[in-house]
Amino acid sequence: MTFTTTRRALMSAVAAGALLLSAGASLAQDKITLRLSSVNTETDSRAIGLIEKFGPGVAEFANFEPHWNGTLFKQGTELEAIARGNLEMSIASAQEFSSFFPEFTILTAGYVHQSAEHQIAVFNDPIMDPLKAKVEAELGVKLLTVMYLGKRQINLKGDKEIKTPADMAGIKLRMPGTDAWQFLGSALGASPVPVAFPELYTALQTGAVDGQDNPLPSVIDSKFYEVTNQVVLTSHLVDLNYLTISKAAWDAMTPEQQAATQAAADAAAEHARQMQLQKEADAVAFLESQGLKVYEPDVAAFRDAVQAAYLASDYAKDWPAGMLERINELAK
Ligand code: KDO
Repeated sequence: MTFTTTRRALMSAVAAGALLLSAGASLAQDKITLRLSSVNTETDSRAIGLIEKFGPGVAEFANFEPHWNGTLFKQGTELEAIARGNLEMSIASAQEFSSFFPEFTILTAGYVHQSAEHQIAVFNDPIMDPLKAKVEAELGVKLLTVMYLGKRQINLKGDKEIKTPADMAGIKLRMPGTDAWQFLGSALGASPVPVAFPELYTALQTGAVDGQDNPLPSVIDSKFYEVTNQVVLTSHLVDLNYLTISKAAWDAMTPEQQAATQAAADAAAEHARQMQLQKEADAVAFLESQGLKVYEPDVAAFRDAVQAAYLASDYAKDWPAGMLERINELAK
């Protein structure tokens, strides 16, 4: 991917957008419109957290307008939409950021994040400051807070028992389209196939793919259990998203509005996190009640294979010195 052209073009768009918006905001006394685009459903924990906590938290000065199921922007195009001033918020992945900033792949690597608490510790650690600053300066996007998506598990059609990555050979495993996601699919031993989240149910139903990976609450919320037969508890990525906001929209706010926006974002993320953790705790029993088999694979074999793949990859060359050590320290 030619970063220079994309980033340079985006940076000039960001500068123009910022000028326009700040002028507009200083003149208009109307409420700020905060459109959010995401591919998750409206019943997903993150949507509920944002609807119940973020919207009301900013209602005095902003109209929060969430667009779920990718109805406003397609998966993976949200950050560019924000950079170009066509969108104000998204629920972004580290993988999507890594398309613009390769150093973000350290936050996408399998078996690095250990828990929801670990995600919060890493997000708030000074080690993240240079990455956050770069995203603000070059993409015009501010990372507001980290949201817990859950432990990604392998979810397959058919009854082949999966114990190690060798058993994944030849399996067409749907992964999100971004390169860093495709790499994770390969590291798991599968043949990764890019499919956008809103099209995933149909891809499973038609057999276009043999399976997918997501946290169990997503398998339930998007009804993937209706078109699959088993889950394999690899827990290969304790996954997260970043709630993002346009830097231009943020800069047009008063300090009080910024403080209220930050507090509302953190409250939404925490509300969603507790819901998602509870859904995760209840998920295996529900999936078994729907007839799915739930297997415990050789997790050590998956962890060793995935970690070796990342450390041997070109991705690791982009990781800031000392960052992996610091992330591991924060897990203790
Ligand atoms: C997915 O497409 O599998 C994924 O889990 C990737 C995440 O980063 C995030 O985009 C998520 O989909 C959506 O929010 C839907 O849950």
